[in-house]
Amino acid sequence: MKVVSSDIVISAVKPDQYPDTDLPEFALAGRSNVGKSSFINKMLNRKGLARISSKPGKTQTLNFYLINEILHFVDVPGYGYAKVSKKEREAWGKMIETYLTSREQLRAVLLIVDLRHPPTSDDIMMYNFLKHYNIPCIVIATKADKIPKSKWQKHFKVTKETLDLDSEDTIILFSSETGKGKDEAWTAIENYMG
Ligand SMILES: Nc1nc2c(ncn2[C@@H]2O[C@H](COP(=O)(O)OP(=O)(O)OP(=O)(O)O)[C@@H](O)[C@H]2O)c(=O)[nH]1
Ligand SMILES: [Mg+2]
Repeated sequence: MKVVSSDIVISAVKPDQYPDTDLPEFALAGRSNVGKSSFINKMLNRKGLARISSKPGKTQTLNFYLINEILHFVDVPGYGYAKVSKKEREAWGKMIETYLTSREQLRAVLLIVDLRHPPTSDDIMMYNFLKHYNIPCIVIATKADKIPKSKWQKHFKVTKETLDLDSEDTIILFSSETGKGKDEAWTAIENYMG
């Protein structure tokens, strides 16, 4: 897809703040600091639209981005960040669970994992959560630029096997640094637009 317009529409913490439209939505899920916001920026050709930080925990609300006036990306706070209180973690869990299980416009979740390392127990939990609720999942194995090309296939295989990836789910090798996998990711998204 050729992105001609993109903008943030709202940072929401509860359902009555979600945009009131029927546009298809794609949510970004993944460990804190894995590269969700960077993924959005790369996909939209926008350097600073989604806030990026070297410190984990940058994204704390559900941030809705309107793209070409026809779909939304939803940037979601990352999980697995050690330095948040139990109370904050519970609030996070509730917010994301409410969104993922009740949002009718949600067509698929883009689960971002780090290609360099096997998916964590939190990644596996998130993947199984999506399976449980029958939410289609597109796995994005990012930061490919950080390992040599000769190791890509080996790491890709470990990612698939560790998640026990369903044959109906797509997995894409990605880099927000180089743009690798961008066209493939758009094709996967368009497949769920209907
Ligand atoms: N080399 C490289 N660095 C990346 C890539 N994607 C993200 N990063 C870096 O990883 C760090 C975290 O990126 P973010 O996009 O802010 O991660 P996030 O998942 O949105 O983090 P939270 O909002 O805290 O959950 C930043 O320093 C990015 O520059 C990538 O594909 N390659
Ligand atoms: Mg972020």
